[in-house]
Amino acid sequence: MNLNQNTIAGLAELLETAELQAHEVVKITEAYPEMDWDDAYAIQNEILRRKLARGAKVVGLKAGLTSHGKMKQMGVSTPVFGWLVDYFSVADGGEIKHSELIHPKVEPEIVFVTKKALKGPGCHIGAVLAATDFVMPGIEIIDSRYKDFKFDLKSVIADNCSSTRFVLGGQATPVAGLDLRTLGVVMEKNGEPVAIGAGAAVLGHPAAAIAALANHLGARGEEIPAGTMILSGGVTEAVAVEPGDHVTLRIQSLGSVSTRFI
Ligand code: 0L1
Ligand code: MG
Repeated sequence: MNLNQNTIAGLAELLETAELQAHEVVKITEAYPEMDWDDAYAIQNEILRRKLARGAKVVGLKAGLTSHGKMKQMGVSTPVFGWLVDYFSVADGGEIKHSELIHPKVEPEIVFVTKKALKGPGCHIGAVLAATDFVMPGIEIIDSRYKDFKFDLKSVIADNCSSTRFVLGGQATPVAGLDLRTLGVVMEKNGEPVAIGAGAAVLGHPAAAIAALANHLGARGEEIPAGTMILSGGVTEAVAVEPGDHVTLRIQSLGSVSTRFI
């Protein structure tokens, strides 16, 4: 690691304040180009520590930048991982206050819920499918705290991978008999399809994103516990939303989920 604890704490405060007050900041590698991967995850962890100290609860995990569409959109080439806390959760059909966010975008996700713990290294899609209780459709709302949604990989990891809200569909579907690669995904904004894809866009198979998360945590001596909800990453590019927009996601065999921005 190249940053000291004071700097990590200061950068965590900067990014969390930007989130809570809905304002942009300059990407942190401008001032700290020496920041390394461990520093980036240490800042992310410090933001979580601050939230837990104020009573927030972790309700899930996420993989991000797992599709070619997203990697191309953001100009990066490696998946990233983050956490989701209770106040990020929005009910299916519920409203999201646009004014609480900076420049939100929505992305379609295949969401896993585990029934067994998953631990890397060596986790693969077979282990993930064996440990999956069910899958659901989910809309993730991302909101980079960085100016103009522009960042590098280390800055975005520190910013908890732009996480801000998520909406889960109410239909829980077991994976047995489903080919998650060929599931069609259609996201509509105000009744018009704005993003269309299939599960294979996520690392060839969405379960590969969950395996990558287990391997990432395994390298840190951690695991994905049983009963964990995990967003496997946007199937398509993310789409910007404005107040008044209504977003619906339909995933073949998994049902639908929607939200509205006010
Ligand atoms: O969930 C995601 O794919 C977000 C990863 C971070 C990059 C971004 O803000 O698009
Ligand atoms: Mg996502």
